Amino acid sequence: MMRIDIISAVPELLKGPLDHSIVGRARKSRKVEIVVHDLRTYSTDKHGKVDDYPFGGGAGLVMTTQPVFDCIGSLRQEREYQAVIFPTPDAPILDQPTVNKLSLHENIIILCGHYKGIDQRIRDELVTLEISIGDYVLSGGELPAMILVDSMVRLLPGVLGDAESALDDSFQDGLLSAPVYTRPASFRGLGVPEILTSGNHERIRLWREEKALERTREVRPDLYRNFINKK
Ligand code: 6GU
Repeated sequence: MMRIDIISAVPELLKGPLDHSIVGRARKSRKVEIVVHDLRTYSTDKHGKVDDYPFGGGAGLVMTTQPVFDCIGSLRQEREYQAVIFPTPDAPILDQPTVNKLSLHENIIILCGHYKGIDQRIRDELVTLEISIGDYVLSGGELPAMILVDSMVRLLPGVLGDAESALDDSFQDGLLSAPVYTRPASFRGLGVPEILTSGNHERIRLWREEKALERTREVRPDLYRNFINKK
């Protein structure tokens, strides 16, 4: 079973997303083990301090070395980790191929930092992979960590049913999804594309392929070009 250790100074932020829906169910049915560690409990400071003023001045506090080195050190005594991941806006943007690879690991650590950053020595000595979730700024790494966890956990064996199979996802083939509809077939005068109710599975497959290409070309020309060039 995959094990994910998440280190955070604000562990309350992680509760909801880990306890419900797909990730919550995956944990309950033991498809994944997720353990949250409160960084403050590793601080040797009497007030549980985990950050300090930056050398050289500037706004904001920087996460200090001691609690993080001690926390990761004690985890490493228990098992081997294939990755120590640090979500941060100054990193390559997370994509599906990276998620696919990470989901194959046995044990990983995710270290959540503050927006103003963590002491560079932590990144140099402990972190093995840095990821951003997009070009905008968040106040901490906790929400990005939840996004990373969700994206990995849904790929683990037995987590999604056949009906929701991850192989069908938008992005697994580098394209966005075709539009979907459900009952009723007519709602306030709005119908659904006739082909979807035709029962002709080959024509439906071709229609979805065409719509996926169309949609990708319109809203994500970068993905579209990539897809066409790779074919
Ligand atoms: Cl991973 N962290 C923070 N704080 N902000 C972000 C981000 C990560 N990705 C995009 N913005």
